[in-house]
Amino acid sequence: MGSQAHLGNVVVLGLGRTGEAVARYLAGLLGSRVDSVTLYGGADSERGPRVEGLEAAGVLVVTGTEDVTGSYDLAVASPGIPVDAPFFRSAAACSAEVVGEPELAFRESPERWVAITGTNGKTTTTSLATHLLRAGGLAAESVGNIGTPPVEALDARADGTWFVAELSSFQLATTRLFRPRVAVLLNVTPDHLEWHHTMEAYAAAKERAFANLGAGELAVVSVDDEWCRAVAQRCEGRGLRTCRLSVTSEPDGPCAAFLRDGELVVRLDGVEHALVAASDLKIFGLHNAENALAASAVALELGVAEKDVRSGLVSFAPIEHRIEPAGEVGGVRYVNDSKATNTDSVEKALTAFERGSIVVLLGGHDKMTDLSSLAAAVCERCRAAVCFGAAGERIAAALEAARSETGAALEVVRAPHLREAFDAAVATARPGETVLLSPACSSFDEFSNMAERGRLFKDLVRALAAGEGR
Ligand code: UMA
Repeated sequence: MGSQAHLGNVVVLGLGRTGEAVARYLAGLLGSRVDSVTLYGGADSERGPRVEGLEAAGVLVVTGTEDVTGSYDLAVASPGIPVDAPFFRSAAACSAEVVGEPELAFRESPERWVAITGTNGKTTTTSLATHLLRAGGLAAESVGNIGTPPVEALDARADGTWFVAELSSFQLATTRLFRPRVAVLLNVTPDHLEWHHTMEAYAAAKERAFANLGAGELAVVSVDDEWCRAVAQRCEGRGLRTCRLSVTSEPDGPCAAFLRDGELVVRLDGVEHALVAASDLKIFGLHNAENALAASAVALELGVAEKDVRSGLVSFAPIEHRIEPAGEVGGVRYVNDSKATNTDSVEKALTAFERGSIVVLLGGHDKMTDLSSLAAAVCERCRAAVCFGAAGERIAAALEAARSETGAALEVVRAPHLREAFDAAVATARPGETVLLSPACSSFDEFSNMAERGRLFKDLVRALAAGEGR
C-alpha cells in the first residue's frame, strides 16, 4: 500500500500518546483519504479537554467502553492493548484489518526506516544511531517507544530524513508490511509476559522486525543469547545479509560487529572498520559497548564515513539519569542512575563498573518487590551500600541476610534520605571507587519523579566539587 491509499473509515484504540497522535493525523486526512475517524478510549477513559480537542478536529470519540461497534476498513491499536484483550478482539471483529501505529506510519511514508528492538538498550542504541547519522551529515529523527509516535513526526518529515525507530515488542506484534532498511535486535530476556504470555510469543514479536527484509537490507542481530542466536540463524537461513553482533566473541562471516582487544570493530561485506576503544565512550559497561557496536553498524551501512562514526561515538553523551557520569571528586567517580527504578536495571548497572569498587545508593518508595537477586548482586559487586528512604530498612535487612549467607565483606549503611545517604557515601568512598545512585525504587516517597531525584544527586556532587576547589 502506497502513501496515497484511501484509508476509508478508521477506528483508533486507546487515548494515550499513540491514540491521540494517530487520531489527529487521520483527522488531517478527513475528506481526502479518510472518510471517518472514530476513537475508542477504552474502559477507563473519560471525557475531558483532550477528548474535546479531538472532537473539534473532527474525531468521533467513544469513552468508557471497550466494546467496539460499527464497521471499519482499518483499526489502529495502541501498543499497550494486548492482541488477545477483549478490546483488541472487539475491534478486530468489525474491522477489515488491525495494525499498530508504527505500521500505519510506515505505510504512509515507507522510505528510510531503521528499526531497533531488544529487551534492554533500545533507547540508548536508538539515540546513538540517530547521533551517528547526524554526525555523518544525514537527517535523522528518533521515534517510537522512545517517546514520539512516528505518525506524529510524519507531517514535518523532510525528504531524505531517516526515522530511527525504537520499537517495543508490543509495537512490532502489530506490524505486517513494515520493512526497515536496517533492523537491529540487541537481546531477548524475560519481560512483558503479562502482555505476551510466553517467551516464545515475546521473542516472535521482536523477530517481526526482520519479517519483510530482503536482499537490499541488513539484519543486525546479537549472537550473545540463545533467543537472538536462533533469530540470527533464521535470518541467515533466508539468505539475508546478517551482521552478527557480539561482545563476548569474534563472529565470523562477511558482516559482524564485535570487540577486538577492547576496540569496537564492525565488518560489513568483508570490509573491516576499526572504530574506537570502548574505554573512549562516555557510556559505560559491556552492554553499552554492544549498543555502540549496533549503532555503528547502522551508521556505516547507511553510508556514514568511518571518521564521522568515530567522532560521533566519542561525543555521544549518555541519556540523563541512566548511568550518567556526574563528576569526579577526590579520585571518586559519581554516577547518576536515578532511572533505575527496579532491581533488574540496578543489576545491569552494577556490571558497568569494576567489581568491588562500587558504593551503591539504594532506596526510595518501596514497591515490595523481591530483593533476593538484587541483594546477591550487590554482595557480589559492591564494597558498600547505603540504604535510604521508605524502602531503606527492608533493603538493608535483605543485604545483611545475603551477606551472612555469602560471607561477602559488604559494608551496609543506613540513612534517612538521599542527602544523608550521599554524605554517608562520600564518607566511606575511597579514591578509585564509584559512588553510584542506582536506587532500585521509584522516588515518590521523597521526590515528584526520578528526574528530580537525579538532579538533587548531581547538585550534591557539584556542591562537593565546589567545596573541594575552595
Ligand atoms: N488502553 C486500554 N486498555 C489497555 C491498554 C491501554 O484501554 O489494556 C488505552 C487507554 O486509553 C490508555 C491508552 O490506551 O490511556 C494508553 O495507550 P498505551 O498504553 O499504548 O500508551 P501510549 O501513551 O500510547 O504510549 C505508547 C507506549 N506505551 C506502551 O507501550 C505501554 C510508550 O512507551 C511510547 O513511548 C508511546 O506509545 C509512543 O510510541 C512507554 C513504555 O512503557 C515508554 N513502553 C514499554 C517499555 O518500554 O517497556 C513497552
